[in-house]
Amino acid sequence: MDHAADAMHTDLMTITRFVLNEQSKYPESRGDFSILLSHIVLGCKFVCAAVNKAGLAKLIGLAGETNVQGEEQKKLDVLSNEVFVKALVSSGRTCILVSEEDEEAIIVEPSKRGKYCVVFDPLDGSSNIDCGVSIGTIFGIYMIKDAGAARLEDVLQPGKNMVAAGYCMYGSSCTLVLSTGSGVNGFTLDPSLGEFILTHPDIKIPKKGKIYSVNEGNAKNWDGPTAKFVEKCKFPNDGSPAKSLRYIGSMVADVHRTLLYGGVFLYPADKKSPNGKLRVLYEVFPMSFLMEQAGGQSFTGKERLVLSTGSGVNGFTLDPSLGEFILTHPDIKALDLVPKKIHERSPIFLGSYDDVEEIKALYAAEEKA
Ligand code: FBP
Repeated sequence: MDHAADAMHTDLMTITRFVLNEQSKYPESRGDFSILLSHIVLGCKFVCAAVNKAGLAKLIGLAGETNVQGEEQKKLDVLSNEVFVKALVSSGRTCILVSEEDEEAIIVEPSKRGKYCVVFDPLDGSSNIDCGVSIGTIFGIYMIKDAGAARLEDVLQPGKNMVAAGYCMYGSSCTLVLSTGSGVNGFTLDPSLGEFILTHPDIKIPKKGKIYSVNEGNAKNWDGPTAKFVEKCKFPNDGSPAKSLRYIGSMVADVHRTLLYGGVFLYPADKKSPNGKLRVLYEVFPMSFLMEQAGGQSFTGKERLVLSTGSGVNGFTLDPSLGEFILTHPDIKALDLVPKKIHERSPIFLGSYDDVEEIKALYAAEEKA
């Protein structure tokens, strides 16, 4: 193996070149998506640099403000949000932005509008920022028909309607993982070039994994199926080896490991947070989109009843004659959810197909019980 030649690899598949190749498959496309993505990539490069020098540049610590989630905002949260909002608006390709850090959706002024809605968490894993553990940016992209008449309803739609999703992890290396609906690809930032280079082509998650990832600190508040699943991971009764527990506490890092190594990441509902913790639009949907594109799956458990407005979406249908909710869609795929609020939360179980099937079976069994 001629490492020198390898190091001087000259046929560089940058993320821009990759997306342009993808785009050339659609003769009608005008390049709007690649322009939008280049602005998201710019935001990721900026945040990567800021995270790397956070300790030196006094970017550690609190910004002294609180966000809509009631969380104290970190300086890097505020900075990352500002960079992405400005980059997305200046792309001229967006009409609605939903950020974890902004209470209201941002409706882009008509003169600067384009046909895309972007939902994003500018810096996910805030609790790990100050100790230098991997954190990330998560984004999802919808396309709407009439940007001129952009309305909030245009983002309150099922995740399966997204045209693309991705995340950028700021860890030992900076890795951007993207899907435009035909598979999942990973790109690593080459700091010497300032370019994201294709390093993980066509990522496929193993069908079954050896790892489970959950905050066991919440175990006392879990429902039956979640407790049973984690118990099975630790004490399997079918002769298979116990799974290992890995939990970083940054969804991007935990999902990235799950995507590459297999296994399952879960943030279930519990008595303390009946709808779980993670947000549907800019955490659950993008990660579920990527997981399904990589051959895995994503499931919400059965807490959906909590959010049903009686109109019968999300798994249960109100049977007026019984005045009862009847389970009509037992296995709610996360991407079928229809959020009602931009910061809505949902339980989530995602990862290797067979592992998530096990969890679904436990919920279905409890349903039948
Ligand atoms: P934010 O930091 O963007 O609010 O994200 C939420 C998050 O940090 C996820 O990244 C992570 O999976 C989860 O919360 C960790 O929650 P907990 O500390 O309750 O385990």
